[in-house]
Amino acid sequence: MTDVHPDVADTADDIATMEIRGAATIADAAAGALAVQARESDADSPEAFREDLRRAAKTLYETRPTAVSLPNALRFVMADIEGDTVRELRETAVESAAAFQRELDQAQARLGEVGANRLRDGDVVMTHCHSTDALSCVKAAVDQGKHIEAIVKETRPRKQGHITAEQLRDWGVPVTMIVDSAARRYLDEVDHVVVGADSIAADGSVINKIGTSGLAVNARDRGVPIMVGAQTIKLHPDTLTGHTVEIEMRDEDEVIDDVERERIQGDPDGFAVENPAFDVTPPRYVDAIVTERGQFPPESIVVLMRELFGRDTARPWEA
Ligand code: RUB
Repeated sequence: MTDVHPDVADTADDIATMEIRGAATIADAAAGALAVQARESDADSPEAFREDLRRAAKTLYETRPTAVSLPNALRFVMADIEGDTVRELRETAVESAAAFQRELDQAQARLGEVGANRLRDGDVVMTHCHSTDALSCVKAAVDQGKHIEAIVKETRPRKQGHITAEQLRDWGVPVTMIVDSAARRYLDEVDHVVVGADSIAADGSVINKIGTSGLAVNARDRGVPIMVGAQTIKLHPDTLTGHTVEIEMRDEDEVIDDVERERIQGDPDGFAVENPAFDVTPPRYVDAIVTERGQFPPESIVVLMRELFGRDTARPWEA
């Protein structure tokens, strides 16, 4: 048995350590890595080639559990690999990965147009974490000539809000950065909360960066609509058959460093740190899920999920 291609191992490592992060970006990178494995595989039989790709897919799959775009990307790319020879398999694999990556880009642009229609000239949005899907809605609104301002939540522990702030600033959107716990205070100045999704469950629950659900509850209390920008690659087909979405628990080092731990933890047994990366926002707190297929009330997303995924939850990374 050969190892996966070094680029696949590097991509898997980058996803695990969050050098590559955000659901759509992870999906794009996974498809790209499969293409490299396909191009560079020295398999001398169709069976060996398929086994090479399966192992690459498994390596990628095992990096982060919550972003369903990752297994969905692997499913989409591997479903279109066909042929009786290594050459045919290789060509269809490379083309399938490229087609998937093209569709990912187009879907984001399309959902941005839909989300932008919800935003009016002069609106203030509040963001959480860094979501390319959510930001595509703001970008499209700016491109339509609307003046949009943003209140950007820092998003502890990894502060992905800083990426959002920089991106928005580069697009000419005036940004005010706040710490997470200041969100409620600023909601009175906000017209829309705009967030992304790592996964969307069949009941319309939105799984996104930890803190999204608290923000949504506060926004509902203040009467501020909550829009979720999410390509259909974020729909979690396993939830059609009763499975729940696994929430990733990350290392406590992201919350507390060694020096701090040393200082505070006189009694290590009496001091625990937990670091869940995502949480679940129930559908009743979400006004609209904006996809490349239009906008949906969260409770109706199951219809789209059935149409796109049926009951097909193939796991091509398994032996
Ligand atoms: C990122 C996050 C993003 C979603 C959607 O978490 O929660 O909101 O992944 O992102 P992390 P996108 O930083 O832990 O990956 O819209 O870009 O797919």
